[in-house]
Amino acid sequence: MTGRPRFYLTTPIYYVNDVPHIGHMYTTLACDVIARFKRLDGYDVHFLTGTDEHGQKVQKAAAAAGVAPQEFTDRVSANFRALAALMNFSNDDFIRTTEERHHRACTVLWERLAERGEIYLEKYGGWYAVRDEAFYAESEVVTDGEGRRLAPTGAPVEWVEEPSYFFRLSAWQQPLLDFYAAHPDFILPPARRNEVISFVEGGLQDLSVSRTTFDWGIPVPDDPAHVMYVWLDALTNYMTAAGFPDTDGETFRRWWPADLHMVGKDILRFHAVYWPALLMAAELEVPRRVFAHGWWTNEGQKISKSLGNVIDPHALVERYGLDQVRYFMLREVPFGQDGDFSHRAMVGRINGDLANDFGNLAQRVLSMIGRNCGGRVPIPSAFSPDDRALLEAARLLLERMRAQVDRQVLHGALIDMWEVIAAANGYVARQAPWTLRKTDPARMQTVLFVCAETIRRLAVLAQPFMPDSAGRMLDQLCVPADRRTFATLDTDHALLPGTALPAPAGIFPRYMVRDAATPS
Ligand code: ME8
Repeated sequence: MTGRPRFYLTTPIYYVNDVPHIGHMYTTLACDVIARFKRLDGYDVHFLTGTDEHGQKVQKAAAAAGVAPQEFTDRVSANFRALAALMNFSNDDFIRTTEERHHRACTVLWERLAERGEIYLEKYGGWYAVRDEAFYAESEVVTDGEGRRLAPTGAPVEWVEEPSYFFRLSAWQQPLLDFYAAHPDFILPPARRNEVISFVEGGLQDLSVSRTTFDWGIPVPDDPAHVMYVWLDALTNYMTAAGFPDTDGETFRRWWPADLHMVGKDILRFHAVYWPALLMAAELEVPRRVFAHGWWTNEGQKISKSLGNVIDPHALVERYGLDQVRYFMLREVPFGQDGDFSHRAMVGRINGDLANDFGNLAQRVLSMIGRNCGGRVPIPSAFSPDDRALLEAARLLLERMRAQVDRQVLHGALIDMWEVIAAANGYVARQAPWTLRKTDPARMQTVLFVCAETIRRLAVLAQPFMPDSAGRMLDQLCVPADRRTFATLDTDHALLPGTALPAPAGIFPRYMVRDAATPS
């Protein structure tokens, strides 16, 4: 076991009723960036993603596809694994709720709740939306122009009446409010926290946690006519992957509670209300943070299969390049807010931020070094105040980005990075090393060294966002593999003056705008 601090983060586990689209990609991408950042920053990281495979929605989708649920989930779950490979996600585990380890975890959690008198048998009569796998109160249901009854999310609801076990959620209203007050950063961003608090202050009803009208789920212990409510089953995945039910085991003690559950705003209530209440009731520790990000639309429209505008991440990566897509998704929209996907915005970021700002900086500096310094890391002499100012800005960047990533302000981390890129471009323009080549070659070496050193720091810090491109940039500077972590940023000789460098090659090509007029 390592002495390093640990960081356990999770994505939602995705329903296997559908193929993965950019919404799913987005959440896991954000977690991947945080996981990579934390690893480079010295943490022992456990990064979990996976698929949510039980419940009525999946059972219906399997029936529609004409296959048995298990065969169906095997097939669709594989698409989410393929997405992780495509996107270069560095998850440490991929959980499926149909696995035996998870079956055991859910059974034991149920027993713990039952032993503590937190679950009782009753009859449920109320509204249920299969699309959301959620129960709704009469007061929440609206009737549309065509007389259909809808949940606030727009999902059709149906009346359900069946015997059901209930969790005493109502008893946890005050403990939850106390918990939010004692842990002001448990729910981020702050606006979402306020929404959750108002919801809980409005009063909580006991939660139906079993179903009897279908069987695709984990049976309730000692009452197999019931399967567990799919959300109870799904939420438990975060503990399964941390070794539950072996609560005395090294794995659980190391990894639980989770440091961060990353979710979309659509499922915040499940994570910030039901989940902590269930854990408190079972006398287990509550996770440290739930972050709810916003919702993507496509060229202004809601993304949905029925509208036929689902964006396939494979097509995006093929068209624009992997790191370009990774960068765009996290830079374009302030993390936490809703955002709109557009090809125009994508091309703007690729040609502006990546090709012009960052790519050009590296390309210009490395080619000047190639042409004017014999292709070797330049040898600096005394630094001027302007040199020092840039070196200092680059040195302070880690601290600034760390503070942003620790609050999941991922776009903010990139904005901070681009400030240093802009400062470096300004420095190059001011110092004009192409002129110094004739007037003061020693000074030119110093200026190009300062630039190369700044690019080294930028590339090390860009690794979590754009692992391949940043890695290639570091290769071009001959930064050894063991000098690419944040702890080694300040070590001497990460950039060794006089080292022969490979011929520079462009890292962020421009995207030809004429192609963007015909998005796929
Ligand atoms: O809710 N914009 O699974 P799910 C941004 N199985 N994010 C989006 C998005 C969009 N347009 N569409 C989807 C479930 N997402 C449950 C979770 S967890 C214990 C169980 C992302 O397949 C976002 O993270 O419907 C959202 O919360 C999640 O996919 C919903 O995935």
